[in-house]
Amino acid sequence: MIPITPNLTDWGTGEPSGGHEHCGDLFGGYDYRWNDSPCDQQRPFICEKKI
Ligand SMILES: [Ca+2]
Repeated sequence: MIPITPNLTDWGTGEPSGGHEHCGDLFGGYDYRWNDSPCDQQRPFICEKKI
């Protein structure tokens, strides 16, 4: 999960839903658009590395 920043775009329909959801993930149910989720949930992740 990543902290949500104001510059995120391309949210899923009805997202961000707010409340206790302060981190973001790319949700398959929204065609991999952004979804906010609780920060204590674990998700697969990728990293960027300069080569
Ligand atoms: Ca949400």
